Amino acid sequence: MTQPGKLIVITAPLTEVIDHAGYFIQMSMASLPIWLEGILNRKYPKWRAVEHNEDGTARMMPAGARLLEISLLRQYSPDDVACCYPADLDKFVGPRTRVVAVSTHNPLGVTFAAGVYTSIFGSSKQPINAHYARELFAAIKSNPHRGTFKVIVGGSGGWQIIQTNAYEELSVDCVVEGRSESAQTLDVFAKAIQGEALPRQLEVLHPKDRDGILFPDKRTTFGVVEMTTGCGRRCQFCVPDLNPQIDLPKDKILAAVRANVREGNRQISLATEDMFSWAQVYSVPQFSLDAREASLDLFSQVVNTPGVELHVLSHATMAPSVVDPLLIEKLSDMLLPKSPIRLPLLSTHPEQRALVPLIGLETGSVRMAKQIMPSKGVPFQIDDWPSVFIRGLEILNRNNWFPAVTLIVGNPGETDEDNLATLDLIYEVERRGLFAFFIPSIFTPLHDTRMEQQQGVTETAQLTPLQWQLMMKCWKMNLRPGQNSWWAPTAWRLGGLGLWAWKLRKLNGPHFTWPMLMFSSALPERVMGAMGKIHVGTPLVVKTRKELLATIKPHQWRHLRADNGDMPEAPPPSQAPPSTQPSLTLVPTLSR
Ligand code: B12
Ligand code: SF4
Repeated sequence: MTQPGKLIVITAPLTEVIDHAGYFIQMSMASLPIWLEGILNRKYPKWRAVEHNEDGTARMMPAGARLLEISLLRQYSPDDVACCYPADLDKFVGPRTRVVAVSTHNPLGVTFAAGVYTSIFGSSKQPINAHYARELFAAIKSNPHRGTFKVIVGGSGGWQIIQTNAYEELSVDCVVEGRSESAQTLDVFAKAIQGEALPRQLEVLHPKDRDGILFPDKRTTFGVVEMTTGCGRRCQFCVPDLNPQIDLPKDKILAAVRANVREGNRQISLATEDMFSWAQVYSVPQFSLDAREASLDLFSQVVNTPGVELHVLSHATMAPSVVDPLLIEKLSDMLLPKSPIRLPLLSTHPEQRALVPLIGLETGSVRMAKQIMPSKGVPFQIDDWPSVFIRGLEILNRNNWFPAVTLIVGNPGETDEDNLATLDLIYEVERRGLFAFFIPSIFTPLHDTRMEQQQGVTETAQLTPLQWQLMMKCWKMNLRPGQNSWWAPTAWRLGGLGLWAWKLRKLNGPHFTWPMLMFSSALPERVMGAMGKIHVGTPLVVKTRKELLATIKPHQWRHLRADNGDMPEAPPPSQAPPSTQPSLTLVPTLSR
């Protein structure tokens, strides 16, 4: 018997739904080419297993899909709307269906840190995630009822369909850019249900205040619950920064946490661009008078919600840890016991747990930083960016935080000097025995950003020897904590050299050769450096925390907490620097 189907069916690519194997599997699937899927299949043989509700609907869905669902439920009855997994589409799409809505993060794998790695391995367009997204679109396209429903796509990756003009190929009628809460989003669904023609692309307004943002009342992938929107540091390449800066109310965050637990989720992650900016939007992070207490209170209530067993950090910035190291220490005490990440070779925690927030370094070149992200280190000057990074990382590592740090390679106008400066910083990290997972990606001009019109590197064969060295040095350093057995370093060396000889040397051009030999430790780096084949890093002069704090504008010193020490001493009045505001504006914060 043919099922009538639901009026609106919401789905998402399987690779964006799963959460039981941790963040790492989704990030790998966004970056590894489909021909390497076997590696993940062997490591996570059950990655495709997902839980269903009794009625066959999806038990977990990415937060974006859940918000679309709750947004639609303001206008439609629960009988009209269903969230389902791609494999169950046939059960929910029927003659009554008028919209199939797809929520997606990265459908075609053309975003930064995704395209680049598949490109290194030989195919620039088909990471594992893109393969599964295409499989989903193909299933929708071939659905027997395709003639009577419209396909509406949204989510942070929708722009990829617009930019590659993949509408026909994927059978997409409309891509909505922006949030599902918007009245314009509801209008486009209403039009689709009436059978009216839809615009191919629709940009909808972002809510301007907290009340306009909805919260999931069901289980989300990784227990993602939003904590803030927007950022305010105004990096030129950034998409989320274009959204209004809003910090979301604690009671609603906690209700969404409880909803996740009620539906069987044990893990929570608060989505944000900067975890330190909550309760202090429009202010320099950690500069509100009660900033520390506010952060501790929120995180404590989240991780102590009964049923929350695991908690994973989202994004952060580096400067706040230099401003308030005691906050990091206190957060560590609170969050480490619930972190699922264990790094035996790095962590001093009794259970070897670690915290791994995502932090942007992007470049170690002050010249480049001034161009693309002049406010990244506020309240410190961008001239001190390398020192802010090193001191921040020191404080984080001391407290068992080992961040995943993103870098952009191939920024427009990037010179060899810029790459040398970034390499110097990376070698300085190594020299000081500090650790971060460095994730270099090739500059991608993201839609709508202030760098949208700029051209970056399009093929890995275009990378210079120094850009290659930077990428391979980062990965070499990243693999250190995984090589704790006697055989691992040798296996890497032989595997790397074998892969290079078989395939990579042809794909990536001659500039790849020495960086690959360095990655494989074919020769000691100092020997390669003496041969002039690689740059082994010039030691940096790094300002102390006290010296850094002394560079903050004197009128802002009152925000510093004396219990952290290193307080700057008041300069004689004649030497006080002119009091210009930093790029982040200081205005009173919203009440929580
Ligand atoms: C949590 C998170 C992750 C998690 C979990 C992802 C998941 N599947 O749930 C992990 C760590 C796994 C991850 C991985 C990646 N991520 Co991510 N991630 C985020 C983060 C912090 C929050 C996403 C989120 O859930 N937000 C809350 C929800 C509610 O927002 P939303 O999804 O945008 O949904 C809203 C609208 O888009 C819209 N909407 C959503 N779906 C639909 C559908 C329709 C039909 C409509 C009309 C509207 C609509 O309505 C919602 C609001 O009401 C964002 C940054 C951010 N603050 O958004 C980055 C972000 C989305 N990620 C990003 C990237 C690049 C990646 C990776 C490619 C990184 C990598 N190389 O590994 C991978 C890709 C993973 C994959 N499977 O494809 C970028 C995307 C850049 C871009 N525009 O292309 C972002 C913006 C980070 C950044 N600062 O640049 N990510
Ligand atoms: S700090 Fe991060 S989120 Fe904020 S503007 Fe810069 S890149 Fe965007």
